[in-house]
Amino acid sequence: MNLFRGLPIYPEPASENALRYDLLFWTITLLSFFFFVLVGGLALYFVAKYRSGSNVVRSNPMDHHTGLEILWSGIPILLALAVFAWSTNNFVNHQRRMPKDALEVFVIGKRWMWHLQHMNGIRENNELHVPVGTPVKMTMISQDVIHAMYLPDFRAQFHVVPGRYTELHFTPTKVGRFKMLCAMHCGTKHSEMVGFVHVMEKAEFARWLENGGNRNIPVALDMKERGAQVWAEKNCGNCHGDSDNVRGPSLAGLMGSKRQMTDGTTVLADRTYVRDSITAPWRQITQGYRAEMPEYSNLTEPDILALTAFIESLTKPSGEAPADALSPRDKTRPLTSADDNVTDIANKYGKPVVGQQQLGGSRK
Ligand code: HEC
Ligand SMILES: [Cu+2]
Repeated sequence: MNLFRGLPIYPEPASENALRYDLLFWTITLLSFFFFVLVGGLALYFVAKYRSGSNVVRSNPMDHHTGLEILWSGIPILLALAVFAWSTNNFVNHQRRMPKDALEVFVIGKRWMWHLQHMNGIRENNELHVPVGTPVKMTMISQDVIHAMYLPDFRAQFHVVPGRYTELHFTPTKVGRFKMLCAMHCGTKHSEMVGFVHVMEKAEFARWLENGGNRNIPVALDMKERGAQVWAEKNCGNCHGDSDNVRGPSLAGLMGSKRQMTDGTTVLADRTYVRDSITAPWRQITQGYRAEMPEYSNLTEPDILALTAFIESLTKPSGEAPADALSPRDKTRPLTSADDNVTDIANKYGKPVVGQQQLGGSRK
């Protein structure tokens, strides 16, 4: 299939998905080539045939032929629609088939480098180590402008945008070193935004992970631990407890659930929703609450990702009688001026507001 074996413009396929894309790529290329030859050939032929001075009949030139027009518009349209349907199907199927058991890697694009982070806390710059034969899922965000994660050997590419998480997945099939590029012109050093994916044997990768990425510095915290740390530093636990209370909704079991907003809409609590809830809480207000959450717009992307990983790990406590002493918010009660000062309410219920981490028990 690979006509350009060995040439860097057409790398050997190295992921499970690559062949499906190659088939489409070659079909489009061959179609284009076929029409190039057909149209170019006919044009040359007629140029030669009707050149000035040639001995051909020029009387009564044909200026219209409906059948021919329908044919040369209709066939290309049908072919183009078929290619459109095929590629859309490829794309949608691939995006939908986000593997559940994938190795999760977080990617932060910034001018001009790739910053990668593994679930266990190992961080890499412009390098990613993954095991062969294992699905890898990238959750990506940009810290500045729009970038695009491009892994040509894996035939994988997706935009990396600020303010929103995008996802990309691939299953490497070959051990080796593969290019990691940025496919979006993102500034002067865009072309230097180059890294490598190191695909390793599974056992070798396990060793690599154990050694903290073969670095001399030990891995300090995994993502959940770092998230718990930020949670404590920012006192999120002052308002978010094991169950809903007057100061804020519980975040236990939040991830992946449907949330009711005050404006009547229902939203799916995915990573982007959680990120928005932290960086711009006023945008969407959870039913039964008011815009009382402070805006945390100066958190770094890695810290937001860590917080999200921590929130994801909060599950609903089983059994009744939540440890939280605050009375649950009666969502049918209209808000009164007494609700204006959360500290007042907290004092009324006799719970200290500062320096308490109510979700401490959920930490691993
Ligand atoms: C002063 C109290 C307060 C603090 C501190 C606070 N929050 Fe909130 N938070 C709220 C309230 C009230 C809401 C519900 C209103 C809204 O949606 O903005 C909320 C909503 C949320 C939601 C959306 C939950 C849902 O029900 O859909 C997330 C996620 C969240 N907060 C995370 C955090 C994190 C992370 C921190 C710490 C960095 C934090 N909050 C600090 C009061 C607080
Ligand atoms: Cu870029």
